[in-house]
Amino acid sequence: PKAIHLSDYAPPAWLIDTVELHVDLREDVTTVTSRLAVRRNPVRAAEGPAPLVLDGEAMELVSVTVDNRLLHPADYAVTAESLTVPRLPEAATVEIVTRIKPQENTALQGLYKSSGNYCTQCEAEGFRRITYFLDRPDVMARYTVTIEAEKARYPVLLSNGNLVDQGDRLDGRHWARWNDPWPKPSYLFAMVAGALTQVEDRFVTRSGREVTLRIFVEPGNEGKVAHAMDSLKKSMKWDEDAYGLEYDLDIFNIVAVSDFNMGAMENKSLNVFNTKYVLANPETATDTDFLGIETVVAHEYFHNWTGNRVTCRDWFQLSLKEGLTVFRDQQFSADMNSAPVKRIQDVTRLRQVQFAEDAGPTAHPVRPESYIEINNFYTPTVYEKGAEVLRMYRTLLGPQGYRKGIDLYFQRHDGQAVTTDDFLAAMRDANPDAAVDWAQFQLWYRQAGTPVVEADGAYDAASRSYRLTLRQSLAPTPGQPEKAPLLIPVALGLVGPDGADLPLRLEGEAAAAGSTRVLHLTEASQSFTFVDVPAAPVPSLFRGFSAPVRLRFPCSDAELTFLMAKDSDAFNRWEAGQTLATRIILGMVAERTAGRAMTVPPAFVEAVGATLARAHEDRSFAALALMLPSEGYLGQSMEVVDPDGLHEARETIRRTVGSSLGAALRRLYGECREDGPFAITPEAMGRRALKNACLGYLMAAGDAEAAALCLEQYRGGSGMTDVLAALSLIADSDLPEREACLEAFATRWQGEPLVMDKWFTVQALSGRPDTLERVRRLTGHPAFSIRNPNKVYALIGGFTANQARFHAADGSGYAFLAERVLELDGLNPQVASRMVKAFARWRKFDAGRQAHARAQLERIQATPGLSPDVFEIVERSLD
Ligand code: HT7
Ligand code: ZN
Repeated sequence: PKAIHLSDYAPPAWLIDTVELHVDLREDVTTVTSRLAVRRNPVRAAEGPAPLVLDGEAMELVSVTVDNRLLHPADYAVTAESLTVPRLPEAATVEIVTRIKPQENTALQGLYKSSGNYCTQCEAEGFRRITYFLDRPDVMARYTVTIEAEKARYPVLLSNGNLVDQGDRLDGRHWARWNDPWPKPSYLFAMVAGALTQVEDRFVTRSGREVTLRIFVEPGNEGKVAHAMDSLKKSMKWDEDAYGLEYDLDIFNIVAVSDFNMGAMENKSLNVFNTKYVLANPETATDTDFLGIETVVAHEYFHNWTGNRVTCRDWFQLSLKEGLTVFRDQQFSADMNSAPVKRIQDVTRLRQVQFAEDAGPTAHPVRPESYIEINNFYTPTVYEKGAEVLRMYRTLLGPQGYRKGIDLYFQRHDGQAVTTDDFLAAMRDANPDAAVDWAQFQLWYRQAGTPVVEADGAYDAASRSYRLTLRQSLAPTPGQPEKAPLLIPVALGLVGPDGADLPLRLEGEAAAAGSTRVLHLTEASQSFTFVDVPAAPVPSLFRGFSAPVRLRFPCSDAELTFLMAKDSDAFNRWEAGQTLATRIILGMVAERTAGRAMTVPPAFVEAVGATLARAHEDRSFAALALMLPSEGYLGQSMEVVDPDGLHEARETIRRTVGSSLGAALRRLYGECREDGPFAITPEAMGRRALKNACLGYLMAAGDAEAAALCLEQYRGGSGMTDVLAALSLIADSDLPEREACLEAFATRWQGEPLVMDKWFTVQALSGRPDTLERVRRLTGHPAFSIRNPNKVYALIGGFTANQARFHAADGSGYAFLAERVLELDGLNPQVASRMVKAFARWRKFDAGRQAHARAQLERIQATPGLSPDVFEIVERSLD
């Protein structure tokens, strides 16, 4: 497979103004007739006549007609990936007839069937599997789409825009015609045909447009869409209030499908969603699911402006829409719930997955320079690190400066396909007085890797000054041996001995500026001297996680405990606890390696006790503060990852805390239980999260009382959050009731695929030694299907997240994954490629594990007919 380079970008030689699609859906074959109004792109006029080269794959070409003249096959050329029409006038109408078989499409890209219904997924390059087209985001056209199908089987026929006509045929078939008035790239095309029920609501925009909102689901699921609908209405209102952006059509449709490679897709006015992000009620969905739905519904809705109205020039610019839209959905969820809690959750995910990516062989910049398969670049770096870049714009410019930049961006680029450089230019030009080195800021898009910032502070009592020295470094990443210093916004405060923030006046300044301020770290090493500092402070650095960096600051355990209790910044209170826990766990692993017994410092147990004592102040926050850093994240800090040591150390802490603080944990558990009628409010979710955090520690201690509590919660739990929390602990335990509980759960929920996904994951994540054996067995369970991405992510993805079991020293976990990847690759390369990424960090492990992982990667590499998706990841991993 060939790599595509950003540096090779050229505007398209041809443009397409309108598309008239006719899709005739039949059980044996689907016929697509596409009428394109094409014209030469004036910006390429100087180059003279160029052939029309259309993208197309996995279909049969029936005919090509130009301006109503049927072409002879000798008049055009077809390859496995393209259709070339060499001689055309300046403008022409090209009609192409193709045949496809959606019923055989297991890759779930293009037109495919899910539970008997037809649906599409065109981002990034799926439209070329429906018809020949200039399948690139900088070709924007107006679409009119006619869908024809058997009425009894497919009563609902949907596409983008407005329904303009429909009718019945005499033979039991019917048709519907949709017109989308907004020009759009082909990746935003969508159509659906199926037997679906709808739930309808309405939203009136601030300018008075009444929008009909519909959510389509398989019959029987209509009772599970209320939360998604509510989230949609909240998103529409929030985007008007926070960004001044209003919806631009009279209809907004969402269709939920159970076979979907990702979370959802923002097709213009016809979003297609994975059922996971639509269907929920308290019996079947956890609080995490409810929050996920709120976020994903908002994310796809927000794309209507950031992605659809202003789109990407090419796929290297993917973060233009994804980073910005993730940042917007993070802001929205923070406003709907608790801002610090949301920030902690987002940073936890960023560190867990994006920092890991940045430190491995698939590291790439937010704006990548080359790719083999674009589907491999829907990554945490493009999405989550991209969102951090947006957050930094806002941190540097302030909320008003950021908003000015956003307004200018839409003023300049509405209706265009643009680049991250255009976005940066809008931010810069809207803020001419901002002291920001934009050329340096741009490096966040261009340089891969997570910067390390080392901090050092010294207080001088005589001059009442505090000198903070910051040093930044960025390790080489694949293809980028040399790095330049970045512009890093450092939001900081100085915490005085009583816990109050001290005034922040830098040497040379006339007056102090607030209790948190943003320093610009621009050099490799830079010092900042604060004056009028009355006493030795403890610095609180990177408040709110103001930049995606790893901080190294040699403060004492006592200072961390102090910040845990006193820092006015909630994120840094949490962060101090995480830093302390990380330090202790890594210390325990070192003890174990040296052959000594692992002991938990009493001061740590005391600090956890203090967290419990304050827990009632903010229960959601307390639940997060009680959470130990994950084994995956902890492994990132080790020269050679020791998955067994980490697992044991972490479990030892959990056990010690559980037994030392048993009384306090039980008391808190009891208090949180008294939570009145079931509600999905931040307060109620906080109670449940805290209660389940307590239960986790109590179960780790392994006493009979805890087991009884856990079983009682499992059996009598009102709501999936509590039931699943209890079941996870049971699945991880040696309780004699374990098998019966798991079986009862499967029997109860066998008719609910999304709940069965949880059942698979709970077992895949179990720390028990027989987990792999069980996971193997579960691949043959009737509820499991390797063709369904949710099942694969639940069971196989769940297993690869199980650090101790996936990285078993005998290589058995690796061998299992390789088998599954090869099995998947023939069916769904995109999902196979997401799974194979679990190998990426193999060089971080010991020699024995490395040998096992390498052998499996080489086995995959040597397999004939590998997809470009898997090929690219394996190549990079072995490089
Ligand atoms: N923009 C959407 C991306 C997406 C996708 C990409 C490749 C293959 C399948 C896909 N499904 C959805 C999702 C989003 O970021 O909103
Ligand atoms: Zn998105």
